[in-house]
Amino acid sequence: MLTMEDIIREGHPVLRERAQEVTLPPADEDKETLKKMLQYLKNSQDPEMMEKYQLRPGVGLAAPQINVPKRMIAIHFEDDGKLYSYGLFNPKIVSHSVQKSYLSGGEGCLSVDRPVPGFVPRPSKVRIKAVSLEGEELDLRLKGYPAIVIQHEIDHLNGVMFYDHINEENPFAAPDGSNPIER
Ligand code: UDB
Ligand code: ZN
Repeated sequence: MLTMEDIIREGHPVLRERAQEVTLPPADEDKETLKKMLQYLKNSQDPEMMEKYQLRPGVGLAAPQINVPKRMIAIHFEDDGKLYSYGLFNPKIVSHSVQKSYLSGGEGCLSVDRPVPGFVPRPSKVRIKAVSLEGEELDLRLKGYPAIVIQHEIDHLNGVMFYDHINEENPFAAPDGSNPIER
């Protein structure tokens, strides 16, 4: 079982590297790693498990955050009454909107132990191709909160941290025509 001790923190060089593609079909070892990542998210949202193992309640996790430099991400949360629960191999943004959105409360990260204030503008809509834990090719069209979470996780595969997107002069600058997302 993964705990906070398995999650590497900012300053660790792996968080700034580009992760390697996963060879397909995925090896059992890679599938097991991805299953563990998804299980971390589920455990961390279970009040008993969270308390017992002192887990930070996570909605997404990328393999580099557990020091595995491979292109794998997990997401697990509900939005608008719909469950978004996926383990994804080699997720790729194949297209995105010009319009941007940002979480009105800013972002945090399981690998960052300090608050970083500011808006993190990201494309409002993304189309993602990936291979699921079950080995199926997926084509996901996401908007709103789910689009934000998946972009945060894919950024980790490219060595990008959320605060890289925050405007240095004015952290709370919203790009022209961008939309806040309340959550
Ligand atoms: C998170 N969790 O998991 F609205 F029940 C964040 C942390 C950094 C605060 C742990 C989160 O937003 N949880 C949450 C939010 C709710 C309701 C609820 C739980 N991440 C994932 C991460 O660091 N992945 O690498 C940060 C998010 C910020 C924007 C998208 C991902
Ligand atoms: Zn993160």
